[in-house]
Amino acid sequence: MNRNQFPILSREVYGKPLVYLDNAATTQKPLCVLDAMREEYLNVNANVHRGVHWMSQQATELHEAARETVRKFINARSTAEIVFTRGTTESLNLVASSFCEGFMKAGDEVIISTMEHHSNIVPWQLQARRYGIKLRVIPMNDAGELDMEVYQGLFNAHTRLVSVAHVSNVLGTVNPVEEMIRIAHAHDVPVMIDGAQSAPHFAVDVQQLDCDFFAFSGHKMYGPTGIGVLYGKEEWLEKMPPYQGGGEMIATVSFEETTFERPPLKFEAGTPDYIATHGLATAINFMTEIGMDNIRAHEQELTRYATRRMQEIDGMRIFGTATNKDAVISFLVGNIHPMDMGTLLDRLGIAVRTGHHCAEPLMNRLGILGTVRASFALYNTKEEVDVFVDGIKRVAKMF
Ligand code: 7TS
Repeated sequence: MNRNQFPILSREVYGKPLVYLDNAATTQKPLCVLDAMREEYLNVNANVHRGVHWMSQQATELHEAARETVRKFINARSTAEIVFTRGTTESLNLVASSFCEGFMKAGDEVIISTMEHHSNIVPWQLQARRYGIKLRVIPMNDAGELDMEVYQGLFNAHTRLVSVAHVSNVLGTVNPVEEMIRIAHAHDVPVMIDGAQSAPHFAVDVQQLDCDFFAFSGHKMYGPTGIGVLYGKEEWLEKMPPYQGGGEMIATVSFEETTFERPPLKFEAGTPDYIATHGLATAINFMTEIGMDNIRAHEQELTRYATRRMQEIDGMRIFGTATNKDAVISFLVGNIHPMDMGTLLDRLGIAVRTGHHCAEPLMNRLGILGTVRASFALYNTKEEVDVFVDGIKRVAKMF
């Protein structure tokens, strides 16, 4: 991997070389992504899907080519199944809003898990208030693995949807979603997968998973902010009511009656961020050129190496020790407050995340207020892990 693609990684903070380990929050962007977006603004900027003029057609072609790139990336059957959104959060809100409106009534239930990000909890709670639906929560063991027996027992005649994270942003647990989907489908219940922390790290095949919905964010996979994806099986997207109204999503409009476009446009009201979709496609091409399996292997090695080295430290507690774990390590050392650890590491040039990581119910389950979290990307190195581990040791000595 050529780190020169990421000039920001060569900068210093507080006179120290930056060690960026907050990739689960957002990743840095390679030059090819920035160049592609600048190039489009400079040469082919025009609104998409509407113009007869040359530039609008060029911009539309780039935008729709990006949809095809995304389709291929997750192996969806058709580009009709690829809805562009602002990110995972909007994708989840879209499904919560449209699915509940279309298919749920008071007393119906949605199954989520203990380790969900707030964006896979709160949208359901908002709909719960509106429609009187209930949330059922899959518990986990101390290693941070979901209890599959309890999960199977949560299904009943009122279960309408399962919505779970593919990978936990705190514990790094890779949930057995393929099996979970199989179980849900045996009960005729569709499944939504929050792929915010999986799509950046390993190959995802939505047809193989057989998930009904899958969400991810561009900015966590070397793409721009403000763009994300909702994959939905065509049969669901056809049946679901629209999320927002406006231009692009309609077929005909009169004051008496409006008819809607077919998916995906039905769910894309207003001018899409067509510059960002091109940026996202460029990021996907950047990743697939390196190879998702190579990215996975590199990040797995870093995670294993970091875990081993961190265990040298007295009082080290790592949260999330699942057998199948991805590139995230949450930890605490002795009684050191995570904010203190994060702030002092920052002074050494090391960027980590601290706090509840938008997963307060998970913190409650763990009986803690927060953790320090290091998360890896394809550009991180073993040398950076060494700096990080030495940094923790230095901070620990100060207490
Ligand atoms: N789901 C998971 C599992 C996430 O990790 C995140 C963001 C989201 C959903 C929301 O994604 P967004 O792009 O719509 O904001 N997670 C984090 C994080 O761990 N630190 O900052 C953001």
